[in-house]
Amino acid sequence: NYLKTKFEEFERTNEWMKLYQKLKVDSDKQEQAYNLSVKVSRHPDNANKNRYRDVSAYDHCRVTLKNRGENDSYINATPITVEGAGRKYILSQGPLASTANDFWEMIWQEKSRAIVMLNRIIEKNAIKCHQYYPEESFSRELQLESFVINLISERVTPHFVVRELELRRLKASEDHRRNSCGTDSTGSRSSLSPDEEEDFKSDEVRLVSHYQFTTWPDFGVPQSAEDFLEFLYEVRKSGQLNWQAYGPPVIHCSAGIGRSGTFVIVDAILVMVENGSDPQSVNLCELVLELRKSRMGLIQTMEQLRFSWKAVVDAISEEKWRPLMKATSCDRSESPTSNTRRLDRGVANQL
Ligand code: PTR
Ligand code: PTR
Ligand code: PTR
Repeated sequence: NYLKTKFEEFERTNEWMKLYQKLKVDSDKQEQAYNLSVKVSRHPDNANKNRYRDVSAYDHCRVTLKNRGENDSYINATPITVEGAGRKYILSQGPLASTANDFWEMIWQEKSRAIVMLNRIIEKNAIKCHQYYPEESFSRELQLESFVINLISERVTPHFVVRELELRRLKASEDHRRNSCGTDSTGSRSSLSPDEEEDFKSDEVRLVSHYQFTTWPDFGVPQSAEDFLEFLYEVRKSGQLNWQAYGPPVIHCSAGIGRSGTFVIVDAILVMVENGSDPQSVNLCELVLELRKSRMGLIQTMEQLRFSWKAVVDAISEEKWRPLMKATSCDRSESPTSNTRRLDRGVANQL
């Protein structure tokens, strides 16, 4: 097939660096041509909401927290739509201590039922992400300003961990919200429609699945495409990448660009292939460039570019990944798992 032939060609001619550099040049040009600005993200008021000074959310494409005043609505997260694959994702930086509550607010607002985390809390002796979720080795319950998050289950495998979390929005947060909107210096009010207001009523509990890949170093690649594809299969077979049935899944790493970009590219390209797109028209570099209009820096190294290509080729050509490819398609009729349901308190208590 075409992608495989291309891959082998780049291997032979050792052109990965050239390819990666061209992507960088084209992205810079594109940023200028489209005038992609980061004014809100870089505004001094939002300085403590960004993990890295040089990784910002573009103004034209970012998630805003709607139940806040306008001046408190920023979060470093980007909705990404891949038209050709019918996929939607939200890419986010790893929450900071100061933005963990905002992160869950976003999950709630966007009705996301899955979080894909591609980093560990500590890597190379540095904190890469705040401990924003409960886990067995930390605490089974985590209380934040507006949410209580409980660990329902945790399954550990050599390369990833799957957790079921129960997310409860606190009643008190309603008052908190009213107060914070009321004291907003600009006098701006929350911009929720009555329907959305309904969604923010308290006493609601939701289940969120948390998929964490644990052996992917920052600026590196997983040890093998196999480890990664196994993980991707795990996420896919839950049906939770089908945002038609759920809100979009939230994908994050530390900065939310290198590893998160790689994950999204592999997933989206595989959907395109599975849906029967003309192989010649499935252009991995073009997709990276296209998605970089929404979020900067997706895929951070030449190795990550090569890795994403290799993972795609392996998934397509190796017999053992047939089930993965089946789980690729957007079968909307597929009966969703229990996670689609909104749980009322009664049901949640029986869990
Ligand atoms: N806290 C504001 C926000 O998150 O939207 C920060 C902000 C304010 C950002 C103003 C940009 C702003 O635009 P300008 O500098 O043009 O007033
Ligand atoms: N924001 C810092 C920077 O600009 O490089 C990075 C940083 C800040 C990293 C805080 C980690 C931090 O800790 P925590 O995730 O616990 O909030
Ligand atoms: N300025 C940071 C750095 O270069 O270290 C930004 C950064 C950090 C960019 C991590 C990408 C990173 O990787 P990932 O998106 O995979 O967490």
